[in-house]
Amino acid sequence: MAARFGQRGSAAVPAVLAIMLVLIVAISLYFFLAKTWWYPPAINDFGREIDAQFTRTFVITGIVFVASQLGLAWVVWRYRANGGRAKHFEGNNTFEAIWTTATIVLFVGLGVVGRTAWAQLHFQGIPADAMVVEVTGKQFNWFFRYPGADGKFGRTEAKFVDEINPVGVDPKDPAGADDVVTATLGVPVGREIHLIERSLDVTHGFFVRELRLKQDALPGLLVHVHFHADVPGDYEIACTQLCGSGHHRMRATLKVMPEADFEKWLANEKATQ
Ligand SMILES: [Cu+2]
Repeated sequence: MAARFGQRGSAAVPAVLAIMLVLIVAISLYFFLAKTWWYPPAINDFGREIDAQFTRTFVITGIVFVASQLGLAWVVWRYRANGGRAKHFEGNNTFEAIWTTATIVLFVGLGVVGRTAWAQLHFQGIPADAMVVEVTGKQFNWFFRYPGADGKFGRTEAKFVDEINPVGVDPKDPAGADDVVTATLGVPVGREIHLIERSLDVTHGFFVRELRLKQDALPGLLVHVHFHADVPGDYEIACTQLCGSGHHRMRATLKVMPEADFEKWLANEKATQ
């Protein structure tokens, strides 16, 4: 019930609301600081750069969040209905100017600081000696193609796509004769990989958490990205676009191996085709 003028309101309602606000802040802070649901460790410099930007953003927005919510709790309690008349005022230009400027400085500042990570991925040229691998998304699988000894991919066309030729390599193109198509993305550790993404049907999202790399594969486009992985191991490749009824099972493995193991792995994949 709203208190009428001259009547003291109940202190219980603002007290409960203020305590709830403080609890929400405390619980949120706990989960962020304890990293209960967090990314697995990054496996390259780019990933660590992204993490640093992530942390900077969280620290800054976290301070703003805590200050504003605790401020709100204080105001809820301090200005509860105490029988006085409510005052009306028309904003405060100084405060408006301060928080608008602060917001601009924070957002532009974060953008400027984070530009190196972004540029590394999108504007830094792909090294010429990078190993080229083609990734094809198709409801609901990922396929990876290696150009073979000639270093050239065979031509592809949709009409050649079938069970044994999942990415549609033209059987008459000699460049395609030694192409190796796999269901796992094997890469040598530390080597720069030039990934060419394509899709045979709808938009799929290529995402490896440990690389902090996410790039959509789009029908009708070749999308180029590059990465290297410094820690050997198996990592999940997940599709991050809701691409159809089997989207949840559209996953593959990124296998990072020492150079010699990689050569063996690739030769073995070739032998089974
Ligand atoms: Cu998909």
